[in-house]
Amino acid sequence: MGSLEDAYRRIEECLVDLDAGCVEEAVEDALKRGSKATDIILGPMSRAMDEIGRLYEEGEYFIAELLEAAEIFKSIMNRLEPMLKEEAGGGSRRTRRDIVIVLGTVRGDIHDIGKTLVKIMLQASGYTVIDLGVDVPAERFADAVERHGARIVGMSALLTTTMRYMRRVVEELERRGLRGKVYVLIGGAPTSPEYAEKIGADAWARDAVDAVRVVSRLVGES
Ligand code: B12
Repeated sequence: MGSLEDAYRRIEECLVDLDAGCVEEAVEDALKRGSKATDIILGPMSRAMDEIGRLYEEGEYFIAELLEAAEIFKSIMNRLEPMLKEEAGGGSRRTRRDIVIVLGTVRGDIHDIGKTLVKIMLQASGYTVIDLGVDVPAERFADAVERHGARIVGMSALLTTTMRYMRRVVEELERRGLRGKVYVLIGGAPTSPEYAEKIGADAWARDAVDAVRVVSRLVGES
C-alpha cells in the first residue's frame, strides 16, 4: 500500500542504493498512483542523482557508482519517454518543425542525461532538434548553427571547469557574424541566470520543462 509520496521516496532511495529492479518497481507503483512521468524524472530521480553526486564528493561513491546510476536513470528515461513526450506535447499539436534548435554538451564535458532530457521535451513540443552530443567544440556549434539556420543554440555543462567554455562558443558565434541570428540558451547544474548574463547568453533554464517554456518565449510563441 502507501501513498504517491511513499512511491517517490522509494524511487529516490532505491536509485541512491543503485538497485535497478527496486527503482523500476517503485516507478511502476508511482505511475499506478497517477503520477506524471515528468514529475518522476524531475522529482525523485533527479534528487537521487544529486544525492549520488554528494556521496561521490564525500568519497563514499566512485565513478563506477556514478556510471551505474546513469545507466539506471537512462533505462527509466527510455521506459518513460513516450509519456514524457505526451506530457510535453500537451494539447498543442502546432508544428514548429521549421524552428531548429542545436543542442550539445560543451567541450571537455561528457554528462549527457540532462541534455537528452531537454532534447526529448523540445522535440515533443514540436521543434527540430539537432543533437551534437557531448564534448562539443565551439566550431562544431557554430558550424551546425550555420548549416541548419538554427534559431537557438542550447549548451549544457555539468562541471564548473567546463561551463567556462560556454563563453568560447558565444565568442565563436560573434566571430562568424552569427550572434545576431541565434538565441543562446544555457543550462546544467553549475550554471545560473547570472552566469548566462555574464557570458552574453540570452537565457538560462532550470530543467527540461523550464527549457520548453523559455524556448517558446524566445521564439515569440508565448
Ligand atoms: C551521472 C554523473 C556522471 C556520469 C555521467 C554519465 C552520463 N552519461 O551523463 C559520469 C560517471 C560519466 C560522470 C563523470 C564525471 N563527473 Co559527474 N556526475 C554525475 C551526477 C551524479 C549526475 C548528473 C545527472 O545526470 N543528473 C541528472 C540530470 C537529469 O540532471 P542535470 O544533468 O542537472 O540536467 C538538468 C538541468 O541541469 C537542466 N539542463 C542540463 N543541461 C541543459 C542544457 C540546456 C540547454 C538547458 C536549457 C537545461 C539543461 O535540465 C536537465 C533536466 O532537468 C552529477 C551530480 C549532480 N548533482 O548533477 C555528477 C557531477 C556533475 N560530476 C562531477 C564530477 C566531478 C565528475 C568527474 C570530473 C569525475 C572524475 N574525477 O572523473 C567526471 C567528469 C567527466 C567529464 N569530463 O565530463 C561533479 C561536478 C563538480 C563540479 N561542480 O564541477 C558532480 C556535481 C558530482 C559532485 N557532486 O561532485 N559523472
